[in-house]
Amino acid sequence: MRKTLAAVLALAFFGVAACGGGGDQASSQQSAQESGQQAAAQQQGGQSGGESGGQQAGELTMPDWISVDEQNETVTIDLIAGSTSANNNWNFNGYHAGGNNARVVVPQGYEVTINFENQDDLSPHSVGIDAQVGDYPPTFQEVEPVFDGAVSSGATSMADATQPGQSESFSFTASEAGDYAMVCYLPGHATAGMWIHFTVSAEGEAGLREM
Ligand SMILES: [Cu+2]
Repeated sequence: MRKTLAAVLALAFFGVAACGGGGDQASSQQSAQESGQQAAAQQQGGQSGGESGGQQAGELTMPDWISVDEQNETVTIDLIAGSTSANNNWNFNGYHAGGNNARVVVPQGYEVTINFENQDDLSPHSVGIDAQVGDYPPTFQEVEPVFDGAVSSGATSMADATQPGQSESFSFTASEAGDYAMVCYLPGHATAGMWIHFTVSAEGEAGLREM
């Protein structure tokens, strides 16, 4: 622990020195290297302190489009594609990757109903719960939702997905805790940022975390 502290202090000192040195290439390289080391040192410190906290940035809130029924163990999510013009309408309730993303959190074991509506006048959209988080292919040959039934109809097809002005509902049981994503499977949409995070919480948390 003492060693780690000393390392952090030394790095902090060098960091200041590098900033004062004024941007030649050697010093900025050095600085990048040092910040990497500093991150490693912080991680070590975090581990020895028994606290990680990395993914917990942002407060868990309950927007009016998520409702939780603890008695019946259900969550209802009113999800709108193209509810704003963000990302050229390719967003879920205004959220998308590469801009203001968000994480929807539901308790493990709850039945989740997604009321999906497409308010984008210009394009069909779809949504499903995918195991992959980010780095999607431009096109999806087939969709394998994480949970049975956790995808809107015709999800990969321009002709069969949810058309402008249409809506549909589907339900699934969030049986397994983990970090997933809500993804639009239309060609090019996910790679262009039409996805948000979706977490099934073993601790029973529910709500929205802005990122
Ligand atoms: Cu889409």
